[in-house]
Amino acid sequence: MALKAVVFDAYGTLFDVQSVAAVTDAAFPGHGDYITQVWRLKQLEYTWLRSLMGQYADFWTVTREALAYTLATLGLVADEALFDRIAAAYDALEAYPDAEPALAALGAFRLAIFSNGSPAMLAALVGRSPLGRFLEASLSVDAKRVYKPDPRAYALVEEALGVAPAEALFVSSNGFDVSGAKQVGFAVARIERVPAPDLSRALVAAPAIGPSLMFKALRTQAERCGAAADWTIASLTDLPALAAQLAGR
Ligand code: LAC
Repeated sequence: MALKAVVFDAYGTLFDVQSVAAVTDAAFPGHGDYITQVWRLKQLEYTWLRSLMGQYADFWTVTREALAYTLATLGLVADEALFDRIAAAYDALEAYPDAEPALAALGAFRLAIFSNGSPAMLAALVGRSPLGRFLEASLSVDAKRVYKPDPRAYALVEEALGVAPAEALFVSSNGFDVSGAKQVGFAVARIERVPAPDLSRALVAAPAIGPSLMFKALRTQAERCGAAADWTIASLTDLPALAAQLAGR
């Protein structure tokens, strides 16, 4: 393939959604792990529900609705200021340590984010991270008013960058996103943030499966629903060699 661009998912791929844990635990001590995991599970579920219902609302709204759901399951009440403070944690996620060196070494290619995040959320994330200087664009599904993995969402990449799916490598840790991108013709690398053997060992050994382990089981593994990734990588720093190979260099 004549590789021109490498396009990244944001949440869970470049930025660690688990980094809200300090904020959720400070807000409701002892419940942080549960809130962190159920919040992310519900946030994704709401993107799929809203797309299926034809009731798009942006990712900031969905993120807040998912937080409200999560707190309600525990019978917890947050006043407006506390609720806003917890929600804001999604605008302050930490970049994974492998993101900056990987982007820096991919300088020969056009680099962009393509994410469910609203334009304001992506601007906040990228703005406070060291990644912005490597990225040509942060593309949001908001322009299409439908969430991944709807094929209409992925069409934005070609429209905005002028790069066809067959000329782009899409990178995601999210199984549904891997399937969605593969379905519309991208070359896809899946970053395996939780290796399958490690997860199996932890699940089998756990006396009780807590929220974080349940989250890993549900959201970090390759899906058995739809197309599989072309490559599975252990770190984003595996990408420069893969991209060079795809570009025939
Ligand atoms: C995103 C979600 C899928 O960044 O993590 O689009």
